Amino acid sequence: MTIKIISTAPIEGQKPGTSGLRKKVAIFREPHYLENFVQSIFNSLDGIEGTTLVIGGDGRFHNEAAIQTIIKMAAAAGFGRLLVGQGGLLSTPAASAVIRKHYAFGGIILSASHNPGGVDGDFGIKYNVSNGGPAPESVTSKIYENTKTIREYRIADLPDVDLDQRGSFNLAGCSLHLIDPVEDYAELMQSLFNFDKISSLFSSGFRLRFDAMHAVTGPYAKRVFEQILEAPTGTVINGDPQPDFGGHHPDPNPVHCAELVQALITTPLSSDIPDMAAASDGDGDRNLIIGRDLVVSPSDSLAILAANAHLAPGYKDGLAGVARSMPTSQAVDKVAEKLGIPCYETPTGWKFFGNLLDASKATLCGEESAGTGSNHVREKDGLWAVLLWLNILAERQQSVTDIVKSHWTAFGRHFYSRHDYEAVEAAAANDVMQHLRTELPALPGTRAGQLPIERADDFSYRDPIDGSVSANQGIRIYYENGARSVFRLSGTGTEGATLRVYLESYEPDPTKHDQDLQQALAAVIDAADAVSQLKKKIGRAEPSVVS
Ligand code: VG1
Ligand code: CO
Repeated sequence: MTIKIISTAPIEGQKPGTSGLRKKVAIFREPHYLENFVQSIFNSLDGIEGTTLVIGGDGRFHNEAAIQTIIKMAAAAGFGRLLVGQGGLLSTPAASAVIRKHYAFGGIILSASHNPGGVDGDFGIKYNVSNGGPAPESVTSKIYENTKTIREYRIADLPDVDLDQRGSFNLAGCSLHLIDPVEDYAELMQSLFNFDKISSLFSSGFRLRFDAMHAVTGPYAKRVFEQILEAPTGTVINGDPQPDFGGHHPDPNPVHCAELVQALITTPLSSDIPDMAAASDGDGDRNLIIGRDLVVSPSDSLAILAANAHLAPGYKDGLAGVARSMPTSQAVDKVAEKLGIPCYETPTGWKFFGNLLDASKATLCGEESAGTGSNHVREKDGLWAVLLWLNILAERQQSVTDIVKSHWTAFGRHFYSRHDYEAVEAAAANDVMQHLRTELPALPGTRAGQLPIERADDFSYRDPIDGSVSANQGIRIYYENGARSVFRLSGTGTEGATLRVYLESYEPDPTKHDQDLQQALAAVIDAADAVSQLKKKIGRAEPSVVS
């Protein structure tokens, strides 16, 4: 193999602690930019010679071009076998499944997840390690250091490969396998869920509408729902992956899925209202579940899945424990309490769940941002969540809405909402966080708006397995009666800063469960603004997105 060694200069790389490198497509298309980052990954790894690397992406603009480059660089780096999704596609959870099943050294996933795609959109790259999960901070900090010192990269002098074919090819000593992106994943799903039961649910007339949002889950959803489970053709909408996601924003929340939410409103009752709807994001790791007249809050979804997981064959022996990210509502805590299992609270980002899953301390994990998953892979998994819901519906023979309401009756309702302030000037956003940090010690015992503050802190996490500490993960303010507000800065935005405010209140009284969500949270919303001075400091009257 002829290897070219190209001189280059350091780049602004992925900050350790963030989920992959995300930038505008234009930056990724600058000469050497992608190459520098890929070489920085390889330079951070020991013992890759002859091992397997998995490569795939969510199909967004620049996906194929990036994969051509990565194949040549991986061959030059000494990998012995490359597993690449046909068409350059692999959803994030499928990549995790492929890494685990084929004992790969790691994987490179091209995605900026829910961020918009297209020539003017965002692109991203992340590295996953051999357990199938996102690289831990020990690896990402090495990658980051390498991006600051890189002087050259190595690339094999090979022609481009036709990614649309399937099969095995020899790249001068390195074997390249273009694999069916769905097969291993679909097989794994069949090992976890009762496909016969779910299939009978569909044949009895139950109707699902799954919106793949023109992103990577289209081929997965079509195969699993329409082919294997024999749901009617048309169950999957927007099922063809497009480089710009059809101009849409593949973020499964009620704002970006407004049409889907609308389709399940039952007044006036028409004959073609689906029983359930669901959507996934760009790279297939998130999910939104919608019942008739009800969008299931992702935090509630985690709690409900935890309470009912034993109904699916893969979880019939119960759960070892559950884990949720800190800003996720405390609904799952109540379930864990009842089940008598531990509930872990981790910082935002899936990588913190990896150690708990590897050590069998947690079986189910979730985040408020529509990510849920289990020990079957080391990423969150959108389609998995939809299938677990379907398995539960098939067993309980109740509607999504009835299951949610009966859950609230049994456990109380956690009203929950996230208010995002996007593209805020970084200095102003930092000022809000700084102000809160300075005020913290004096807050307990005072009032914010109408609400008495019980305690407040800046969340710090000590990993129970490896003892590593992640500090400054967000400000938590606990008010009386279980209400809470959380403030943190996003690590995934690409324009200015995104400030996220997470709002929660707890209502044990079932007669009050039907209140309007924002109304039920009004006192916490006021308190959060009073204590942070947020609107004044960033000069915004309203959040950009309420979900
Ligand atoms: C967001 C979500 C977080 C999620 C992360 C990656 O991060 O809030 O829960 O883990 O995206 O998800 P942030 O830092 O912007 O709040 V994905 O679907 O992009 O892998
Ligand atoms: Co995602």
